[in-house]
Amino acid sequence: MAEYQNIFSQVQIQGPPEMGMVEDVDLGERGDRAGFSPLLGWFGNAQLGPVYLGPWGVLSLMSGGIWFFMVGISFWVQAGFSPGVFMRDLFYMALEPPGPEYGLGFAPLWEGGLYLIASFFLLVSVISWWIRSYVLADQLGMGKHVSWAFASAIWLFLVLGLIRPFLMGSWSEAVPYGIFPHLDWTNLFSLTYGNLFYNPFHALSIVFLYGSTLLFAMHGATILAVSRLGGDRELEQIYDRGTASERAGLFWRWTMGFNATMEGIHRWAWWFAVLCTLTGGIGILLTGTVVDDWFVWAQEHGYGAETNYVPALTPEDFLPYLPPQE
Ligand code: 07D
Ligand code: 07D
Repeated sequence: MAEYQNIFSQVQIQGPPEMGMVEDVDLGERGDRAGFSPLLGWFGNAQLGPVYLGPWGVLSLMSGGIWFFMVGISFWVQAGFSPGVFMRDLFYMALEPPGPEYGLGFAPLWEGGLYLIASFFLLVSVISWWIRSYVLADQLGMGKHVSWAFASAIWLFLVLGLIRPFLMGSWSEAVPYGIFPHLDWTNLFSLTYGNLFYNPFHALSIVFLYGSTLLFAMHGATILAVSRLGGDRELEQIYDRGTASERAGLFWRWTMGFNATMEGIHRWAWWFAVLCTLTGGIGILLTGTVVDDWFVWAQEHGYGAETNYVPALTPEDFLPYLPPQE
């Protein structure tokens, strides 16, 4: 008999669209349409909508659209208005910030000015999406945990594109808008400041990044493993004893002597995600402002090697490991 496993499969529920039942919100000004998609149902809820944009959503999408359009226009110009070149070079082109000679001043349109204008719209877009996440949670009587977690990502974003360039006295420090160019920037940043691996905050950020995937895997797997007992259903968790949640907790105590609770696991997840970009932002903020070379800094703080010890090998050193020569 086929066993019930739900790594991929899930029960799809479809009824009349659920429009929400929040007392103090005027649902009349919310979207009033919802549809169903069995395809989406494979991945989550089959119901799509109602979606509510509201003023902050409209502002965010519009200004984000303007940023995207400006980046696209600059690519289009760089491609010499050739669709073929545009497609070929799409991942290699960049809208670059002004050169260092402009400092924190404005620059001619095609020498970084466009980048500055586009950045303004990106800033408005990201901030208004944050406000939207706060306002919608407030209207639903929820905590603001999503907004504060998003704020942590925005912190890193602001450090990279606004706060650090400001402290360094030049917009040229900001990140270019381009797929591979922003990777080149990241690489160059590490090289310029003496290897970012020696920045303890980069290390902390990596701990929380890796930790997030580990926690995500453990939590996702645990809940799936007890969903056959109703572990994914909130109510059953409360009144069914000795089945899903408790069994999952026992599994982890057997495994490592400790288990997170149904509430606590979500605090672990929240903190790991938040600390990834929080520590990351601190690390970037210190770079070039307080610390010029992380390897030298590590040497001064006792964990960078005195010299880059690379043993000089000669061909003779390999002789003992070679097969006997006839
Ligand atoms: C899956 C949610 C969906 C979001 C997606 C991203 C855009 C950009 C481009 C107009 C997990 C949408 C992308 C709107 C459109 C133009 C030119 C989130 C999910 C799918 N990066 N980065 C990517 C951004 C920085 C780094 C991919 C943004 C820092 C490395 C994508 C920012 C440094 C690698 C992208 C930002 C850095 C990437 C996939 C802002 C250090 C990769 C992102 C605003 C942190 C990976 C080719 C993803 C890749 C990648 C976007 C900042 C390093 C284009 C918007 C400056 C090493 N980055 N990035 O899935 O494949 O995120 O690059 O700060 O290997 Mg990046
Ligand atoms: C960028 C937060 C801002 C994004 C926002 C989203 C839109 C689009 C559209 C949905 C990602 C706005 C969204 C506008 C919306 C749609 C469609 C989060 C962002 C608000 N590193 N490194 C990190 C590793 C090296 C370097 C963090 C590993 C090298 C630099 C992370 C390795 C060099 C920076 C991390 C490695 C280098 C980082 C990012 C290994 C390059 C940063 C965390 C194994 C050669 C950033 C302190 C994050 C940072 C960062 C991991 C290597 C450079 C933990 C695993 C040595 C310059 N690196 N790195 O969440 O914080 O980013 O550093 O080699 O700035 Mg690194």
